[in-house]
Amino acid sequence: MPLSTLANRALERDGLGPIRDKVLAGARLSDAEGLQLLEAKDLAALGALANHVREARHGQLAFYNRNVHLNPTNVCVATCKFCSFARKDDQHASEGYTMSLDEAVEKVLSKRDYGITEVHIVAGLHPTLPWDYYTSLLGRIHAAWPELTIKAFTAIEYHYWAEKFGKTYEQVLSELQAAGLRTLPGGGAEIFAPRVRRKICDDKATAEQWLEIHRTAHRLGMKSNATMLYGHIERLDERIDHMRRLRELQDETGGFQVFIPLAFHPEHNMIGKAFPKPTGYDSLRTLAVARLYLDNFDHVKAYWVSLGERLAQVALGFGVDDLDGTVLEERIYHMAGSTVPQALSERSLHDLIRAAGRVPAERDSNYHVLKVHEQPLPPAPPARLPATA
Ligand code: V47
Repeated sequence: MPLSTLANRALERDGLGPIRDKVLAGARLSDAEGLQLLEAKDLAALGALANHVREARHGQLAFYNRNVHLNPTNVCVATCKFCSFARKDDQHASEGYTMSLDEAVEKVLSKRDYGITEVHIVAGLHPTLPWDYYTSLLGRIHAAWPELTIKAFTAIEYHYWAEKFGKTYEQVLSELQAAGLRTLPGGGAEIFAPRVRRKICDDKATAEQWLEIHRTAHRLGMKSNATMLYGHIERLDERIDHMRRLRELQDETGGFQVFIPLAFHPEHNMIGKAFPKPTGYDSLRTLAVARLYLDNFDHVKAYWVSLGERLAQVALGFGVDDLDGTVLEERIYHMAGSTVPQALSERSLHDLIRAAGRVPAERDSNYHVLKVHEQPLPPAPPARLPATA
């Protein structure tokens, strides 16, 4: 659909006419243009431009999947200043925990009746767990439930294990791939700029190492995701720098499936007091610019746990085509003050998507469409009332 006259006028008034023309011609935006868009005054006009690209790619479909999260331990030797999840040991008093293998496997298998298609596993950098904890964890889940796609571990964990267990990135990834790993989540990317990493996460994998691990995963035939943690000490040009590095690797490998901007949550971490939660405007602008700048990414995801359901819903009109997900058992954001529910039912996701004028499409972990829900789900059976005397 062509841009409205109002959006066109607003973009021209704000000096964004040439960028609009490039976008409509399918030309790639420069870093300076990306930055100009991040500073755009008229959010509605920017959103209309991002929505144009989103609809050209995906029409009215809004994707989601049914997934469960597993965080087998929150014990972590890294000291990321934004993190509210990590604990330095397993002591009950410090709220540290490490699941036994049986416990972790059972937690996943207990979700068999929920119709989920993916398990998303992320742990901390545990100092003493042996390598076979991780291979057995994936191996046992995969053996017991082979249809479930295992999306597991961030590049940060892969880097730590490569150093700790004396393995190459390729060995670490291919041994877990043999155990059942299928795709990589996008966590740990934060902001790639060294100035920011030095201040908020100076004792974990660098940007280059994060990118090299994803490059290796792509070479081994696995797809992966990419995130960006925004709304803390980073500057706007550092957000663009982050996206440029991802766009370059995507040109090289084509292995990224989706970009996921993650809004900083300020509670219970070391830097939260200095930075309030990003505003709705900032989040929508960031998502819209991601859609426009990352021309070689098929999907832009709104993680409703990070954004809140309502903003994630609105984001469907600002460049976003994917809502993650039914997300059973989320912990990382809830420990950082997220007040959204621990899970959304498929029906609630449909309601959010339909009320935004889109059509819900359930996808698998590789963005193959499992079902387009043109029609609303049949009404839920009425709740059974307790018998009265
Ligand atoms: O890497 C940690 C972020 C990430 C906070 O790939 C925080 O499909 C905000 O990567 N405020 C983990 N963010 C989550 C993640 C993810 C989530 C959903 C889907 C996918 C995917 C990946 O969460 C961390 C870090 O960037 N994070 N603490 C915080 N206080």
